[in-house]
Amino acid sequence: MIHLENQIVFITGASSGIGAACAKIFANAGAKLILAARRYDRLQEFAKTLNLQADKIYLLQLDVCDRAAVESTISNLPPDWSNIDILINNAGLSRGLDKLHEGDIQDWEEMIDTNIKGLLYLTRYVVPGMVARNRGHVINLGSIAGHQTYPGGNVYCGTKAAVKAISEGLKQDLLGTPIRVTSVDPGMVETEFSEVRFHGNKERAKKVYQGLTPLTPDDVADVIFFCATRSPHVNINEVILMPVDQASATLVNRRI
Ligand code: NDP
Ligand code: 8X3
Repeated sequence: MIHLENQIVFITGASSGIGAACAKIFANAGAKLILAARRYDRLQEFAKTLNLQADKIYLLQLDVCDRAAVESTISNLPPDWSNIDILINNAGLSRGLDKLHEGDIQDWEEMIDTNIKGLLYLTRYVVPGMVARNRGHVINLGSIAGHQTYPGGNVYCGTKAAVKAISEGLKQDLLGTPIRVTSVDPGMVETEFSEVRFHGNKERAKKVYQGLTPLTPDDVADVIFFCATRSPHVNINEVILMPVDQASATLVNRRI
C-alpha cells in the first residue's frame, strides 16, 4: 500500500461535492493539497474547515477551461508544490437535460470545454512532470453517463464517454512508465451537480434524489482514496459505483 504522507495531490473542482470530499480524505492521510476551483471565496471557506498548516495546503483560483491560465499556473507553481504526485481531474459539470435537437449550444460548449478540454489541459501540463520524475497517478472523474446514455443526457454523456476514452488512451500512452491512470465512474451522487445542471433550480435538483438513497461525495472519495493507495504495481483502471437504489443510468428504485 502506498502512504500519502507529504505526497502532493492536485484536486480540480475542490470547492464542492466530490472534490471537497477528496480533499478531506487525502488531508487526513497527511497529503499536501493543491485545491483549485473558480469560486475562490468558497474554496477559502472550505479550506478553513480542513484545519491544515500552511505548508500542507495551496489554493488556486483556476478555471480549467482557460488553457493559458492552466499552463501558467502549472509552470509557475512554487518549487515546494511543483512535484505533483496525484492529479484528480474532478472539475466538471452538466448543463441542461434537453433533447439534442432542442439543446442550448452554450450549455454544450460549457460541458465540452470543462469536462473534456479542461481535463485535457490539466493532464497535458501535469503529466510531463510525472514522466520526468518517474512517478505519479492521474485519477479522472468519469461517470456511469460515459458508459450508458440516457434521454436528454446526449452531450453530457458524450463528454463522459470522451473521459473514458481519454483515460484508456492515457493508460496506453504511459505504458512502460510507473504512472498510473484511473477512471472513477459514479452513478447518482448528491452534490451541487443537479443544481448546476438545472441552472440553479433547487426544487428540480432535489427531485432527482427523492425517494432513494444516493451516493454521498464521501462514498466516491473513499473509492478514489482506495485507488490511490494500492501497491505501486497495481493500477485500478476503472471503477463503476452506484447506489444500491440504482441499477443503470436510467433504472432506479424510488420508495415514493
Ligand atoms: P459539484 O457541482 O458539487 O462540484 C463540481 C466542482 O467542479 C465544483 O467545485 C466547481 O467549482 C468545479 N468546476 C466546475 N467547472 C469548473 C471550471 N471550469 N474550472 C474549475 N473548476 C470547475 O459536482 P460533483 O462533485 O458531483 O462533480 C464532480 C465531478 O464528478 C464532475 O466531473 C461530475 O461530472 C462527476 N460526476 C458527478 C456525479 C454526480 O451524480 N454528482 C456522478 C458521476 C460523475 P467552481 O464552481 O467553484 O469552479
Ligand atoms: C452524473 C451521473 O447519471 O446523473 O455523471 O449523469 S448522471
